[in-house]
Amino acid sequence: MKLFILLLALLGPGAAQHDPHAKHGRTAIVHLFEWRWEDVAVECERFLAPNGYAGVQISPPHENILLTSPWRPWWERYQPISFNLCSRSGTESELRDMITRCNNVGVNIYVDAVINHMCGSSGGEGSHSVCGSWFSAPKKDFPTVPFSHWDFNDHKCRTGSGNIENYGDAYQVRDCRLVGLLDLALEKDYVRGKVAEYMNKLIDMGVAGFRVDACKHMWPGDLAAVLGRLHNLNTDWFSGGSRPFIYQEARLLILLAWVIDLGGEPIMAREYFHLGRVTEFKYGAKLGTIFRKWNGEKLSYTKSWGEGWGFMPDGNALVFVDNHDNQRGHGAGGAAIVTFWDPRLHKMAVAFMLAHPYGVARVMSSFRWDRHFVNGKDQNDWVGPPSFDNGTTKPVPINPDETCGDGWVCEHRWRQIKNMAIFRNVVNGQPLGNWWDNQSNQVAFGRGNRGFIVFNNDDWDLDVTLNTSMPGGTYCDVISGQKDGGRCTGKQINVGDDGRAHFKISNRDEDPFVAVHAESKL
Ligand code: AAO
Repeated sequence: MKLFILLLALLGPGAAQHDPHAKHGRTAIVHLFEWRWEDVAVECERFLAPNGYAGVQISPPHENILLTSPWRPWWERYQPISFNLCSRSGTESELRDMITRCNNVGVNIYVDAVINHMCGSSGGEGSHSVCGSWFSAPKKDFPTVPFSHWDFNDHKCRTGSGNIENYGDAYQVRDCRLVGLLDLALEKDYVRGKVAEYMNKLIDMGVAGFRVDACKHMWPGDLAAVLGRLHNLNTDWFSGGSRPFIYQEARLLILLAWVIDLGGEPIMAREYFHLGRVTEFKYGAKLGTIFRKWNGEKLSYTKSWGEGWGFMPDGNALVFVDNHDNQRGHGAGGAAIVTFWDPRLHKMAVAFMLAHPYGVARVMSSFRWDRHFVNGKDQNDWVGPPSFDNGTTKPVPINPDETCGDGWVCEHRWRQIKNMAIFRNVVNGQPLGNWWDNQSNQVAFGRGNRGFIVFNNDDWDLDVTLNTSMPGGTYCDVISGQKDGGRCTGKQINVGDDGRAHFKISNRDEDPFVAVHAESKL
């Protein structure tokens, strides 16, 4: 009996923490990076719910350091000063209002939780924080929490600099400072209590889960202790006993991939699997290499995409094409990553992710900045969101054509991506089938009898008749257009009673791919 209880303790809550608690058959999450809470709330109501997005990952809502050199960098939000829910995106009441309004239309909120550290050791002393809380980095004193120097790890770190110097040493990665960030002592009951208190306040406000920042820098046991203290989700919007959805950010080696990535780090993703899902960084890096056709990669190789490529088990994976770090050269992924700066490739890669059944999919929604490359490095990789001169983040204006203005990219609103988020919902639960490829960069696959997608990433036309297994009829292509009443605004595909359809895609098309599904049928 004891063994059973232990197993339940280990797996029970963990298994439940892999579930995003999506509503109404919705599936994809969108990261509205640096958006203000007021804008998130109205986007839930006017766009995300009507178009079937399951949830929003919001930027860290805690109070963070206020940096002026460089001027208000986006990454100041990854340097907590207190757990006050007051940030560049808005006040606590605006946050509460947004969570309520999004939940009321069935769009979940997932919070980017920065719980491994406080601000940088060079953060100075004073009230230069977004909401004026006083702190002292040199004294490791954060009276608003409160945290004092007892609550940090420096005594455990064995490196000369006090920072992580070698990712090959698991002790350094956990007990030393990540890029100089004051490392919290999460083995202390007091620290675990303050972190859990912060997360529980958000849970009680109605959030559905968390993206755990820098999870590889926390011992799994410490993380488990914190997560074990989390409340169940708010029953105003979630069924009783629901556990918060957890997805853990880090570039982790996985057991299966260890052989492929021999030079990898000792810390394994599987150490965290029982705590929740893990961000699968290989996904976006590999998909970028494939669509860019680098290193001899071919789209036809994705026939075994997912665990067949050595990725973590499907039920543990959170996948994405790019994220807020690697779209600007931070974190892991490198130059292969396909971002909104390469829109044609980005649309294809995101469509592939949304059409394929592997993992929980997250769509990036970015802001534009003036890139300035010197020796291949963007000198402006720090630039923060569209702002007024005083550093206040600008609202997100919506243009008549449903795109966003003022520097907000809104990839999630691009017709091709929005329609593929709907595609993912329509085919949810259907197995991948009817795979076809030309042994180069033209592939096609279906999802049961509910959807079918065809890509042409070769430098010549695709012209082929394929079995879609879909019911006979005329379907609107949701990439070149969509179904609008009784007509298609873009291409249409005729499926015969035998389920076969003819596809002709020029490699010079604006978007050289076609997708149809059960709800785009005339
Ligand atoms: C800023 C300044 C620093 C300053 C610091 C403190 O930039 O110069 O010292 O303040 O004053 C973000 C920014 C940082 C910023 C920080 C705080 O990115 O520049 O520092 O806010 O303001 C590692 C972590 C991972 C982390 C990533 C950026 O493991 O968790 O670095 N991501 C999260 C957030 C991120 C945030 C933080 C954490 C901190 O998403 O936005 O930082 O809260 C390897 C390791 C990875 C490691 C990368 C980069 O990756 O495996 O774990 O990520 O290196 O250090 C191939 C390999 C892959 C390798 C990669 C890069 O892909 O396969 O393993 O190459 O080498």
